[in-house]
Amino acid sequence: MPTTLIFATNNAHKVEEIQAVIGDAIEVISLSAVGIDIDIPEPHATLEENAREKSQTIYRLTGLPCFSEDTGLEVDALNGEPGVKSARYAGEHRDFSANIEKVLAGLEGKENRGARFRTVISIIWDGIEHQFEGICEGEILRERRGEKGFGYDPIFMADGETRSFAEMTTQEKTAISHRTKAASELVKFLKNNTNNGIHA
Ligand code: ITT
Repeated sequence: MPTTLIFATNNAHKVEEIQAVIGDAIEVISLSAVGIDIDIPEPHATLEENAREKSQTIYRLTGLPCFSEDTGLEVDALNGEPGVKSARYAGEHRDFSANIEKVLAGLEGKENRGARFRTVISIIWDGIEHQFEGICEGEILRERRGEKGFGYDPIFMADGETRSFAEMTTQEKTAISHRTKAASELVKFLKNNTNNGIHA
């Protein structure tokens, strides 16, 4: 029964958002905190395969309980792009601003602005992999709004909201996000497989 779980990510925003869902019972530890400094490869065509690659890579290195997640923004009028290419949509330099520009340019003149964030979490538990999915439906705004969050947050507005993710606090985004939905499934799994009283 772990009191800590390694989160195979280099993205501090993801750590903050997932820790908020998991609560205090389990401490989520980032790669930098355990002294691992690698850019884990994400060579596959699906979020599911990339998430598995990340968790298995870190499990092989540490032998400790660990999980990863892969998230993509899927835009209907762009045939589901950037999707699995979300981090590097405008090139290998992983430039958030250039990625946003490319999505906005691709949607110019298009009526359908429907999109979703989809997160796949992969955990290696007792050496076996389990996956959990979370989806947040919404639309792509015509221009950037807000300074908070990261990645595509300034151009994404979830269904039923009047503000972009970047105009929300972490708590407000966490209440409705794709990552929270997947992390809640992870929490249920941990509760069913441990008895350390974590709260969903
Ligand atoms: P890892 O170390 O976990 O791989 P990453 O930042 O490379 O972190 P991904 O491979 O999952 O993350 O890439 C997905 C990209 O999609 C990420 O770089 C962001 O640009 C974007 N993204 C992911 N989650 C997001 C969110 O909640 N809000 C806005 N953009 C997000």
